[in-house]
Amino acid sequence: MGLRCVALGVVLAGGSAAFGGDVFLLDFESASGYSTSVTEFTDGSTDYFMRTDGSHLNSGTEYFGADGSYFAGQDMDSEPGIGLPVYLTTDTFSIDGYTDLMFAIDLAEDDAFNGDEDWDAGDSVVIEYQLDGGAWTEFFRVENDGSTFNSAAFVDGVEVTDTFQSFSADLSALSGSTLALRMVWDLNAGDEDLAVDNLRISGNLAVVPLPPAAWGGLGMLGLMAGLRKRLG
Ligand SMILES: [Ca+2]
Ligand SMILES: [Ca+2]
Ligand SMILES: [Ca+2]
Ligand SMILES: [Ca+2]
Repeated sequence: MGLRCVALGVVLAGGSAAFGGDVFLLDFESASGYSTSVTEFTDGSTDYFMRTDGSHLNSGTEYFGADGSYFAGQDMDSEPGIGLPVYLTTDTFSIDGYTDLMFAIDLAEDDAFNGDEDWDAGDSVVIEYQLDGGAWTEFFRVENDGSTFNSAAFVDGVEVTDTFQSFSADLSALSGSTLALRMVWDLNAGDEDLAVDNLRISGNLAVVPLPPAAWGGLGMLGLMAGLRKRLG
């Protein structure tokens, strides 16, 4: 009922409108909205893959500026039975009616004791989308600078530091019914880590009013009905 009133208001104003906002937000304040391909774990030191407020990590691992809890991974294959990559997959959510989709995420990477970040050429955390249940498609990549060993982590040349900062990607080319996101984590040694928070898809929900001609038509129908009544 509320939406109808809004749409009517838009029609009376003689235009169309779009309402912007979050379509999906994964803030890791609870263990909902996502699943992982392996059971979340930490060895209490430098091997982990889990949702945390930082209390599960050792004192040398620091991600600054955290917004409550977040999800972090480091050297995941050091635990018995875990092969890489490991996945964090969001619930599937509706994007029906939305346009101008944007993706954003907060990222941080812990500096090692020697101040280095240690991502190698083969290390990456990739984010993929799945539109309407189709194939997984990469659209976002955290990777090293191309050195064989031990550079910082970057997104399109922008360094991921040990303080959370927001990165984004334009998904305005996408439209459909449903979307899911999947993070593909491939970090196989100590000091290779990433912390993520606030995975967000935002967009505009278009309100499509009846064209003025349709309202004119409705009015004409009413007029004719009244006329028939009087004539009948
Ligand atoms: Ca959070
Ligand atoms: Ca390394
Ligand atoms: Ca390892
Ligand atoms: Ca690191």
